[in-house]
Amino acid sequence: MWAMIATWRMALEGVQDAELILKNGGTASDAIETAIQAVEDFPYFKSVGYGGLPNRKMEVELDAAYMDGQTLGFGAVCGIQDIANPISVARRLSRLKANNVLVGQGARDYAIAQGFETKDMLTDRAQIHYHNRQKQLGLDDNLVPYSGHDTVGMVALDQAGLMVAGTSTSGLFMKEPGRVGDSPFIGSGLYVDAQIGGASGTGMGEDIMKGILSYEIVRLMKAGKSAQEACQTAVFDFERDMANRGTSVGDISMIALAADGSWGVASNIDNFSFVVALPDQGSQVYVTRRQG
Ligand code: SD4
Repeated sequence: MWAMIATWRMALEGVQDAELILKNGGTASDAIETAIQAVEDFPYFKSVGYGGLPNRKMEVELDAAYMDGQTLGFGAVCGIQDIANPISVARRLSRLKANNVLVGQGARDYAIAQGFETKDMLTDRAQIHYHNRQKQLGLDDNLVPYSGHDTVGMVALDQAGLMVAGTSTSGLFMKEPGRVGDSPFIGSGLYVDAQIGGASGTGMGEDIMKGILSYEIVRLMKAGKSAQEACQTAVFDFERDMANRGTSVGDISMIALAADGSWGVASNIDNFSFVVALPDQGSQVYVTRRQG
């Protein structure tokens, strides 16, 4: 058995590359890195890697994380600049005993010292979006985060039973320099335990962090819920709980893969797209309606 699940339609081509790896007995680690790199490299995806939309100072600051479901080892970079593939740096960091999460300049220096490819991640297209957004808001207005979101998050299971999860994002458009969302935080943007399963998410990072939703989904699966039940319970119980506290939450979409290859999804928006790859069906794109 092997399987993979990923947020958003944009993951399809990367997941198809990863599918070949998994089908041929390769590792979930290589599958995740390959698939996420493909998304990071594609210049027209506005929320991940090269071409990602910049912060308020027109700098592209990227967050990424990688977690190994066997050792529970994790690595993450937050607000890294000028590095082509943050996911690869996160994977490298996951092998260390300490110094697993690096931010800003420290993350960039580490990546360069380790020989990772450097690249100006700000594209002309992203600059046009920036200037248009600035005009729309008016020069004196406070810039607010863009509400569209397309962070890539994935979970993979390989034939040896290893499970790995990864995320990569440029975070929210026009974010405050230094702002970090849920994506590089273990438990929030992703979590995986190869004995149970894994989860990842996309949406309003500040809200996903309040519910530590990826860990919550894995915890619910451990308690006996299916991947689908766990996603639905985590997202909609959290949303209700927040409503009872008098607060509404932003967009939240979560995906999960159980250790037996079954999967689940829950989203509080319409038209959340995601990709599932399985031995009998190849890679398929699905689109949700708001549930719950
Ligand atoms: C964040 N969860 O930084 C991310 C946003 C997202 O595409 O999904 N962006 O809060």
